[in-house]
Amino acid sequence: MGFCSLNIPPPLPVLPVPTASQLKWQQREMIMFIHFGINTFTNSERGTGKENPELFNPNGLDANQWAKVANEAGFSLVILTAKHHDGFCLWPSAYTNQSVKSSLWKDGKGDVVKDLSEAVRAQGLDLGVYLSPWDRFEPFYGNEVQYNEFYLGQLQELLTGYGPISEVWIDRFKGDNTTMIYHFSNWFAIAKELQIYANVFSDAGPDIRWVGNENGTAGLTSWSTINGSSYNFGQGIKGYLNTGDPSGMDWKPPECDVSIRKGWFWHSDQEPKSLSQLLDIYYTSVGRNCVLLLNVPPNTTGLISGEDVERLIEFNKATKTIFSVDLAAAAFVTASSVRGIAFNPSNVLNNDLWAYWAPRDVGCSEKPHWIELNVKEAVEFNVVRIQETIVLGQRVMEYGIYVSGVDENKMMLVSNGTTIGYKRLHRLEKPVKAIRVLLVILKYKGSVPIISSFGLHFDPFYNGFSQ
Ligand code: FUL
Repeated sequence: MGFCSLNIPPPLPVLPVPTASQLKWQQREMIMFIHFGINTFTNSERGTGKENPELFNPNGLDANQWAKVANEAGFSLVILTAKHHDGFCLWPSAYTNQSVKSSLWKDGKGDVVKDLSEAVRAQGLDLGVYLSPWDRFEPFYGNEVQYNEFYLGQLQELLTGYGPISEVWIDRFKGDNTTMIYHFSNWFAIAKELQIYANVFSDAGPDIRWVGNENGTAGLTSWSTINGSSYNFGQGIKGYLNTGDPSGMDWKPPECDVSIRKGWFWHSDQEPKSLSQLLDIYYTSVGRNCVLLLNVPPNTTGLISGEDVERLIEFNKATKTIFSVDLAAAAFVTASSVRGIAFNPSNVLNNDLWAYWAPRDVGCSEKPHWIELNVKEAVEFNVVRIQETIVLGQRVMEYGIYVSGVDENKMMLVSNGTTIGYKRLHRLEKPVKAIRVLLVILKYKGSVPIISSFGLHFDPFYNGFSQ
């Protein structure tokens, strides 16, 4: 009786790990936010709740245009402000008259949420909703039980009437002179009950956390984990949310919400950010283990303005130019050690999160672990991309990137970092020409670090000075 050699199984995970929905969310990398509502027609960023609903009249509204633009610009999920702080609802809620049904648009018979839900589906995209807890119109606001019931009623309408919802976006804002207490736990529980695959965003989750600012910048150290239970708003929490917590017990990865323009809503005197500003944001969000939630506000006609469309297409083209070519694709890859044949170093050249390099676990003696790309003929690059296999938890805490040129034996440090996470992009000050590129992992959680991808790119849009 012959016997064949058996596979070595994967290493144990380092808990916590993402849920399937969180993993899907992370791999989206970019989500489109749409701020649209009564503010669009009053030229305001924060309505008072005293607005006449008849002012809402986007006579050229075409949700298909929004969805097409989202698709062409590389977004797979679109999140709409179903209700902002002013209380005006973009769907005909049965709990208030401050909505599209009291507007002139489509004689009060329109429903923006419905239009968008159909439009995104036609494009093969997903839908998310933002339902502002702060409601400056609703007379019950301030009455704890009645308002929480009202909010839940509205949440239920949105989560039962429009098909699958992939993200529920809830902030914590409230008026200055109010003792209003939001029943977040009730809202989160009902949201999950109605939409089991949805990720719920709020400052500290339950599924996705805020990154702590609205300029698209995650921490240089960026953990997907925090301790949700020790969350206490107002105690330096923004810094905590920005970097996360290496000893966090909860997987609550950060999302970077930022607008393509200065404001969240459309204003005739504002223009979209430049391509280089958007690329900077891309590197400081997607490139730091975050998802970028980029807001693109439709105008008073109800369309995304031409200049925003152009900028988005330009942005998408630019990221494709940079990242569709991996200069290390044909590299010979070596490593300090290999756990077994299934965990070969060359696995870092494909994009499968489950195909990765893992070193042997032999206690402390083999630390640090390293992995090296050898490209045979020198390549010129100014971006290094590293990705961890987050399906088995986030581990890396400290590392360095070294290169060596054609006839050199010496390795030169070109960048270093703390966390990697799903994706870490290093922009180098100047393009580097190298044959060998070495990643040395100095500190990590768990028995071994695990790398799923290691690539080299050239960014022709970067001159080294934009940040
Ligand atoms: C915040 C709001 O106060 C802003 O108006 C905007 O909607 C931003 C995305 O969230 O909480």
